[in-house]
Amino acid sequence: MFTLYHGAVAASSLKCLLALAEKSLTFQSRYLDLAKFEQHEPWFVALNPEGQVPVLEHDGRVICDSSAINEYLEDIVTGAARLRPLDPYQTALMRRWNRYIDEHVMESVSMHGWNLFMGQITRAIEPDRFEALIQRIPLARQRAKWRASREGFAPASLAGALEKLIEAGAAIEKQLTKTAWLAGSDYTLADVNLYAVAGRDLPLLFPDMFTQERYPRLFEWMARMSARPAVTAASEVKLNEINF
Ligand SMILES: N[C@@H](CCC(=O)N[C@@H](CS)C(=O)NCC(=O)O)C(=O)O
Repeated sequence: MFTLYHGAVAASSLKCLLALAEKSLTFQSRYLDLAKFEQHEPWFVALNPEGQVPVLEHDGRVICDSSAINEYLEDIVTGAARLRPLDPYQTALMRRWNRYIDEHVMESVSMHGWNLFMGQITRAIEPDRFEALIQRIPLARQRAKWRASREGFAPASLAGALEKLIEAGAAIEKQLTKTAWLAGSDYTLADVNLYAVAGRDLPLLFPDMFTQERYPRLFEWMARMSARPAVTAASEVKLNEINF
């Protein structure tokens, strides 16, 4: 039995929801409202000491971190749709893209997303209560990020993140002019990762910058991703229910 603890159908949570959907796996959905800081409640920190979603529970064992979860699913669920190439070289390329997306793209997209949307939520919280909520957050970098969402991110940090995204956009566009999917000729976990953390969000966050004219291959890849039944299924996941 699989249980996925996840936030809204976006970013790291969507990444695992997509992998589950591609493999048509039935799972228990446990939704946590990140804006209510449910991920820092003691019962959840006991599952993931970092106080972050997603977390997968499988037959009583717990796996944290979306990339580790998706590779785990790949290892244990055989016979379902493969999302990791059989060829070790292609797999290495897939892992390199995953690492790049996890370490560079995800955080930069997230900072701009939080800057636009989280501030409204955190500024509405009364100061003493906000401070008490911050004190429960296990990771120093997340404490700083939640504070920044309320006080405003430093313009230099936002500019640095945007620079990384422009660099990433160029690298992705270049790759997609050479291969149909991010890691080569196969649809892989790297495509799942990119779609979940940036594919939809870049054009939404920066409509003047990430345009179809500038990134034709990225947009064409997006259209192919959006047409996948698993993408529709994952996007329509019903919170706190058994899915798929
Ligand atoms: N490395 C982690 C990062 C997970 C992560 O950034 N989770 C975010 C949501 S996308 C989260 O839980 N944020 C709320 C918080 O840290 O308070 C993974 O990929 O699983």
